[in-house]
Amino acid sequence: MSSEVARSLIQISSEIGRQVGILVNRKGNVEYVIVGDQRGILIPDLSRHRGGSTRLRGLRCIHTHLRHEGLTDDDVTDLALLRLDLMAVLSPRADSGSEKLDVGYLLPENPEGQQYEISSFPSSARCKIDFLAFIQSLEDEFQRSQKSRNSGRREERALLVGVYRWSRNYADDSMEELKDLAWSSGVTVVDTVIQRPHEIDSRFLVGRGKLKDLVIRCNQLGVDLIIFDRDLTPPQAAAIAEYVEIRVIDRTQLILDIFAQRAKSRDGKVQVELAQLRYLLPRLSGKTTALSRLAGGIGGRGPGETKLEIDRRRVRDRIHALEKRLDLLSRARNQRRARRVGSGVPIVSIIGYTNAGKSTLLNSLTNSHVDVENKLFATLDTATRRLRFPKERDVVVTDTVGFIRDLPPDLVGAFRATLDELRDADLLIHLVDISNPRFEEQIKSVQKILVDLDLMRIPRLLVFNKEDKADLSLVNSMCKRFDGISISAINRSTLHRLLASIEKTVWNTDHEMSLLSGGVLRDSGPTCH
Ligand SMILES: Nc1nc2c(ncn2[C@@H]2O[C@H](COP(=O)(O)OP(=O)(O)OP(=O)(O)O)[C@@H](O)[C@H]2O)c(=O)[nH]1
Ligand SMILES: [Mg+2]
Repeated sequence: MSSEVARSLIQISSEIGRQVGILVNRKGNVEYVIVGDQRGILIPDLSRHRGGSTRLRGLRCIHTHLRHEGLTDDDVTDLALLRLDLMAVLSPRADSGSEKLDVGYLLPENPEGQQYEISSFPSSARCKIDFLAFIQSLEDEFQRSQKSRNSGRREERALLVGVYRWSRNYADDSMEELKDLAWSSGVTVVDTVIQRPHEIDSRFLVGRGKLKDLVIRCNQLGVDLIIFDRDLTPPQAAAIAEYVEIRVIDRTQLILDIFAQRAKSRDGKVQVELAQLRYLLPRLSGKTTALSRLAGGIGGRGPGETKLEIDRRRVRDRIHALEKRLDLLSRARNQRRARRVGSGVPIVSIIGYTNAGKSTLLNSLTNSHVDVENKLFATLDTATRRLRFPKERDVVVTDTVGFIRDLPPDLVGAFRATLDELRDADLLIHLVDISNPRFEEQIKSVQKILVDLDLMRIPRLLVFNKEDKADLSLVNSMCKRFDGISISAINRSTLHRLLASIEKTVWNTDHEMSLLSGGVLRDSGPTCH
């Protein structure tokens, strides 16, 4: 910048008593001239200009202050949120009649954790920086540090943000679960931020200043999306997305995304897409810039790798069409269900928190091979298998979608039909992963969902799974406390007490079990009464 330009800006500014600024592109052309007020300038919407997780905006801002001061917090916030090449401030110097120049710029990730740097010059004439070369080298550095991190396959990189009113323990637990969810959806978690403010900012959740820090962190780490560990209201999601210019999704969207990836059956796909679109519809009234960011990647995928529709009218039409299809599908399902109930074979349903080992137990009990995975929500579709007891007696065992704390209401709505099948059960096996440090919370969450679904009247058996991974004394004391049974679903020899209990509840008998279809059972492992 020539010192003549600097001087004229300062002169105009002091004549009209307002801040003035210019936005200059990399060719050196002035793209915008901004006249502010005494305290600041308002930078126009720059969304049509380039930007990206590794790229700067291609615009530098040079503006005046009326008093002798350097970059203010607001200047740094604008620098970060708009990802400007530079933010320069010219302020008059009462002593010499010349103008002081302060230049701020963002820094790539560094061991000191520094987010930005400010260089000060006594006058603009003393600043001999070749801006263009400087900006280019800065941008190269951003890209280099990102490339070195992405040497392998390119997965989406996320920053997880938790804003909690609750205790530190709650915050940590909740964040752990969010990490599991993110991992299950195929996202690489690059950092987590936990905040426990006195007051939660209703517009941005974390407040403007904190949001600025988050954006700087995202730029430094090459983050593609921010995932909030709570549900964002439609206005919050719109405000934050517009402000930070990085894709922002919430916990519900993440869960919906996992479901979209897993849905295999026609039923499952229709239910998931419906839940996604119902969730999306109230969020579609906002600005298109924020929305177009939803169009791909985590949070924007439909079942079967399709992109979600984001046109409001088309979404409505699609919702109607899907509701009709679901209606037809559920009629067919009801017929199957009626046949099953009508056959008089007792139904035992395995329920529990996601990843408790429900599918593993179904497999072990019935010698079958439904998919088992150490990921949340591996199962979406109900699987049904027969289990034969002595004297030619059968039960039908069903395994279904796992539960999770604060199950998104749209998802419960869409999966209502699947969950309603649980009403036909003669016995619910509530399976708990006792090796999970959060298992007590998980029991409570499942019970809450059972109340919501009006399933508490069905006989229930609390079964602690994965005893092989837990401390024996813990297993025993929990069995006593909850009047439960413990098993290891991967080891069929630990199942005989469970089988005896099923038999006892279903047929009201008290036989000792000795044989299970397909294998002889031996007594082993910790036992509880
Ligand atoms: N060590 C151990 N691992 C188990 C046991 N039971 C299940 N697992 C593992 O736990 C993980 C989850 O098992 P799944 O059977 O898929 O769990 P699920 O409850 O069906 O999970 P969702 O369908 O995702 O809700 C898998 O990696 C299983 O191998 C057990 O008794 N001991
Ligand atoms: Mg499963």
